[in-house]
Formats: sequence, structure tokens, C-alpha cells
Amino acid sequence: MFASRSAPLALLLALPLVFSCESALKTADDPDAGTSPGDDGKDGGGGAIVDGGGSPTGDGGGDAGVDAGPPPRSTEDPTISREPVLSIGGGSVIWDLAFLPDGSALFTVRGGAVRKLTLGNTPSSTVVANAGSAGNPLAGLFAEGQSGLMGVAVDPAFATNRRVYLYFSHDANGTKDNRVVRYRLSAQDTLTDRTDIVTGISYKAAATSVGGAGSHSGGRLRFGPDGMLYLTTGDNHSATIPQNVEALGSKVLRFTTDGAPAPGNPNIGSRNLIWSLGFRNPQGITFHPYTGAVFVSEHGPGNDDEVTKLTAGANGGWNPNNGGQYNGYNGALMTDTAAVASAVAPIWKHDVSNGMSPCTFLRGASWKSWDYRLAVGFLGGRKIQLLDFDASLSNVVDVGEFPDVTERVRSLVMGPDEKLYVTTDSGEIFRFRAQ
Ligand SMILES: [Ca+2]
Repeated sequence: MFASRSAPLALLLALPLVFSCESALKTADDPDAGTSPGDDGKDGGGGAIVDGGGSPTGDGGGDAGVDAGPPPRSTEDPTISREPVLSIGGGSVIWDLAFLPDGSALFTVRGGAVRKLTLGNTPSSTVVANAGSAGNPLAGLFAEGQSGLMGVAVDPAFATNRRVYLYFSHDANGTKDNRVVRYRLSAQDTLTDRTDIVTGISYKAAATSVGGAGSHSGGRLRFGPDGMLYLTTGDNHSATIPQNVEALGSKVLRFTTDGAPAPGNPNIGSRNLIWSLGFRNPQGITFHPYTGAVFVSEHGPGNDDEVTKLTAGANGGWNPNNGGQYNGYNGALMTDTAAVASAVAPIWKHDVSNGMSPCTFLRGASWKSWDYRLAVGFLGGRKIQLLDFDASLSNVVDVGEFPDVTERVRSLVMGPDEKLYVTTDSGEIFRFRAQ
């Protein structure tokens, strides 16, 4: 769609006013501003297993060299080219993507399909599973509003156990929840051995004045460098879920591949699945490729998209509770330190919400001076920004932007080929190559 184009970072940094104006205009098509039930304008997205356990330095502990910081990188700006990969039609939201060890990938279509992407000279995809027919491996999956089939992750030990994981909305005879389901991917590329490992995750079953059913389910599912699964979940437009430790919405959950509490969880709530709490509708989670530090991205209610660096037990400070009524729009603070004294300040925020969605760290020598920077995608804002941090990973020291992005960005995944894969709400997968 686009010719390869060089985009030195210096040029991108020279355009902040242009992008600010564009951002403001595009906010209007973000239903998440509270004017429309389809608040998908701002839900976010993320990457795949390569974010964490599959990263080149994902050594399991992720802490070798925490004190020393990342190794030196080139000071030269990369040349960035956009390359088309696949289009499956404008009506499909490609929610997430995860690479398999052989270089192919699984991706999810929110409406209820798992497909396999095969790269090569002519990339193509095939159906792994479709929801809807009785007895199929996705039984119970349903799509509604912003929800349906969302995150996908591939087991770090896939080569031996062939396990994959999906996060989706589920309806059991009218009882609806969000859940994480484990499968085995057969040699024939079908899903077998279904086990629903975490159920009962908050789901918005009925429309309210601020949005339709299925709003704010979060949805990014990733392995961390510690081998545990991390899942971001949403507030369901509920006043109380964000700070309720017995509800699994508005949280970062951390659990084993069997769905048990991950060792070392901070004992929040009786199920002990909560690793961090107090989020709105986070759809990005990623791990620093060198230190393992956890970063979450989420979109605000018209103001303050946030990137937050988290530790176990951290409270993101979202508390949209006004006497039991949902106060999640109209300037509600994404980090409400008056209501939540322990709230962790974001490491970076986009002052006007552009529907911040996924995030992932760039990784690989071909990225040159962009190596180890955090790519953050936007839905309504239709862009991918790029954050650089100081050595402590506590301060943003530079903000850039990728060229040639005009789609709603749903997921960002580093490929094993060092390319950044992007999935969109318009049924596309494309990628950026650096050199
Ligand atoms: Ca916050």
C-alpha cells in the first residue's frame, strides 16, 4: 500500500504539532469518548510471546543485568519501511497475533476465528477454528460490542507441548464471562485438549447509559520472562470493579499455564490471581527485553492515555466510583491519587486520549538507535508512537512516531525476523522493517 520510505527519527520528532492536530481530530471518531456505545475507539492491543519469554534475551529470569541496564546500541537512526503482509477484509478486527517457533503465527479475529499466518513470498492464512458450530473447540465463545475473541499466546515450551492460549468472551446458557482457555495445536493445525484455565473474569452483560454490552474487557494475554501468563482485564463500565479485589476486571492477572495463582503473587483477593489493580481498559502489556520490567498501556476517558511501569501489587489508581455510579468519563482521572493514595503515577501519558492500545518493545540490532524503545499503538489516533527511556526505565526521554500508519492499531508484535508486526481493526496485518 505504501512504498518503502525512509523516516529518520529526527524528522519524525520535527512534526509534533502536525500529529497533535491530527490526534485531536481523530478523537472524534473514538466512541470511547462516551458518546457512543461502541467504545472500541480506544481499547488497546499488544504482541505475542516474543514480547517476553520468546525475546532474544528472555532467559526466564529476565534479570541478568538489571543493574547494568541494556547493552549499548547504535546511535544511528534506522531506515524504516512499511511492508504489507495480509488482508482478510475490512470487517474483521484482527485482535492479536502470536508467533510459533517455525516462524508462522496464529492470529485472532474478534468475531470468533483463529487463523494461521504463513509468511514467505506470498503470505497467506488458513482457518484453525471458527466459533459458532456445535461441538467445536471454541464452543461458548460469542462476540458482542468490544468483546469476543481477543488475546492469543503461545507457550514458551510450544516445541514440546504445542500449547496455545486464548482469551475470549463466553456464554454458558446465559451466564457470561471472559475466560482464558488452553489448547493443544495439533499437527493438522486444529485446536484440541481444551481446558478452561481461568474463568469468571468480569464481563459487561448489559448495556448502560455509557456504553453497550461487552464494553471494556481488556484482553492482552502474554507470557512474561518468568514463564507466567499475564492478562489485562477491563472495568466493564463498573464503578466498583477497578478497586474491588474480588473482581477480576480492571486488573493485571498473573497465573500459571494451569490457571493457578503464579508463585509470588501479592495475595490480593481470595483467588490470588491479581498481580496489579486499578486499570480502565488496558490492552497493552509488555516486558522490557533486558530487565523484564512490566509496562502496561491503556486508554483514558477522553483524557490521559497512560503507559505505566508496574511492580507486583501496584495500583494504577483508576477509581470511577461516584457514589456507586460509574464516573468513567467527563475528565475522570486515570490516576486518582486523592481516592487511591498508593496509586502509581504513569511513566508517560498522552494528554488527549487517542485510544492507546498495544505496546511492545522493539528488539534487534537492525533497529539501531530505536532498539529497546517502546512502540505504543493507538486505535482512534491511528498511529504508533515510540518512547525512549533513561537507563533507570523511569523517565521518558524521547517521543517519536512511525511513518505511514493510517489504521486503527490493535496489536503490536515483534517477529522473530526483527520486524514489527501490526494488526488492525480493518482486517490487515502489516509490518515495519528496519535497516
Ligand atoms: Ca493510572
